[in-house]
Amino acid sequence: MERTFVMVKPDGVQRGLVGEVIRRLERKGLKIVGLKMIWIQEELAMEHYSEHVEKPFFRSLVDYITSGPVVAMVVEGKDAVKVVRNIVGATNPAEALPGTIRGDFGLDIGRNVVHASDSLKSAEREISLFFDAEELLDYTRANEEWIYE
Ligand code: IDP
Ligand code: MG
Repeated sequence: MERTFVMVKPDGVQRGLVGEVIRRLERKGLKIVGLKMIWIQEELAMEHYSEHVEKPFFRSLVDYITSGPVVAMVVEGKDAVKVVRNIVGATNPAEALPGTIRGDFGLDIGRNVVHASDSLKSAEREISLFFDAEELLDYTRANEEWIYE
C-alpha cells in the first residue's frame, strides 16, 4: 500500500469542488487516512513548492496557494501515487484529458483545482509537511476485501 498527499486548492474550495474531488478518490477505492482544512501561510507554501523556486511562476504560485483555505488529505491504496495522478490529470487543465479532475473542471494552468504528489518520495515529504503522525489514522473498512483480491 502507498500513501499520497492530495490537496483541493483554493480555487477548488471556492468553486465548491471539495466533495467532487473526494467523491472521485473514494469511488476508486482509495481510503482517506487524513483530512483537514487549512489556510496555508507563506512559509509552508514556499517549502511545499521549493522545487519551483527558480521558476518565473513561483511568486504567483505561492500567492495562489495562500489565497484561501485548502483541503489537505492523505489517501491510501495500491499504487496510490500513480493512481491519484491519473485521476487528477495533466498539470495544464487545457491539455488534461476529459474524465480527469483537471480535464473536467479547469481551463488555466494557474487555477488547476487540485494538487497530488508526483512520486513516492514527494508523497512522504509532503505528508510530513502537512500532517503530524497522529493525524493519520489506521483503520479497516468493512468492504476492503471487495476492493482488493
Ligand atoms: P503538478 O501540480 O501537476 O505536479 P508542477 O509542475 O509540479 O505540476 O507545478 C506545480 C504547480 O505550479 C501546478 O499545479 C500549477 O498550479 C503551477 N504551475 C506549473 N506550471 C505553471 C506555469 O507554467 N504557469 C503558472 N503556474 C504553473
Ligand atoms: Mg508537482
